Amino acid sequence: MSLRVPTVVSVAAVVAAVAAGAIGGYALAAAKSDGPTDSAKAAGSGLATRASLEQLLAGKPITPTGKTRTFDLAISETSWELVPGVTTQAVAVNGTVPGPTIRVQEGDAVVVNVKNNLPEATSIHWHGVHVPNDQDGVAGVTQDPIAAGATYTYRFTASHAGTFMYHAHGPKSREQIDRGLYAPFIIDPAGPDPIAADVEQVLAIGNWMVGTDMASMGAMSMDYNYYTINGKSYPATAPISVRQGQLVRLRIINPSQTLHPMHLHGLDMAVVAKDGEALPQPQRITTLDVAPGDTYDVVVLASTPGTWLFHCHDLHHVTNNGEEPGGLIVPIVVTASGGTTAAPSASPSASSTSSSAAPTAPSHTAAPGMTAMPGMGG
Ligand SMILES: [Cu+2]
Repeated sequence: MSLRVPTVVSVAAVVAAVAAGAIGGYALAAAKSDGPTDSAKAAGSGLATRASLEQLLAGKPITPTGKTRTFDLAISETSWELVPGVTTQAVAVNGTVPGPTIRVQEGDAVVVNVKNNLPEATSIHWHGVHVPNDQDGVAGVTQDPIAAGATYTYRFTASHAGTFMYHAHGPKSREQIDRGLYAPFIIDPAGPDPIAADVEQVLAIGNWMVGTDMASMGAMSMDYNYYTINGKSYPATAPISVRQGQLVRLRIINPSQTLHPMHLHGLDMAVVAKDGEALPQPQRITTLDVAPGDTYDVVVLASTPGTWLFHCHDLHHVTNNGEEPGGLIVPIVVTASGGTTAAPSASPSASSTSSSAAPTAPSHTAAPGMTAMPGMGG
């Protein structure tokens, strides 16, 4: 005989459960405490069961595409300009911070040759991608460190679609990541992308200690004084230019070691995926807490013309060595339909009301090098 949970819970029972301190699904479960077995309760109420969790965590099988995609990454100390006048010795991949975006399709065979031109060991971890254990890139655990001057080849299959990253995971990973050794890793779905955004931009966040000798400051030092998006501090960050009505997808990755509450002015964001995994119910928000190690996909509808700031709301992070504005600010410039220039609302006064991070002038243009965050997906 099948046992069924009542689908209607009395208002009085829910009120009583909430008053007793239970919340959400637990409130409903408590209200049904006179029901039949626990498992039947779970099945009827939408609560997780062991079977549903096993299915969720197993993921879906990926069909190999039969294609092999090979990438060559060279890791080297490189002089890198964060903002005009401020240059530091970065740890770059193929000469850039972040390193080149690796973009493949789920089911592709991926081969990555990593040449270590540093004077110290390193290794590369494929953050969020499901790889064989011996390809996970954890020096000292799954492989020997890639010694100075050595090359190591990683091989795995692109496991599932989403926004991921790769970054250092060797004995000096903290210093190497703080100096730029990270990059986006994007896996496209085998079929059509249901979001079908008009414009897409990857935003990789970095924290820097410039003018300090990190090696002498100890492992606990977090005296960051510059903050970058795609390797550049505002006003050198590249604005995102879109036309009114376009749908914009931002792939946000945080390899840095602090939380960044990213706030969008004027327009709402819909969070559609976390750590590459599509959310069953997109949520409409204006501020997104992006913790260390997080990746998020958010979608913005460019409904209103103007220059709308997307910036970190930890205001230490919108400074350049203590001077505001700087750091983690990206203008989203929405041009009125039919127009060719930014709308009048892109004036200094229009963007200075809700945050002290607002720029004093809208004349910021990207440094020439900023727009060239090379992709390797072609
Ligand atoms: Cu921040």
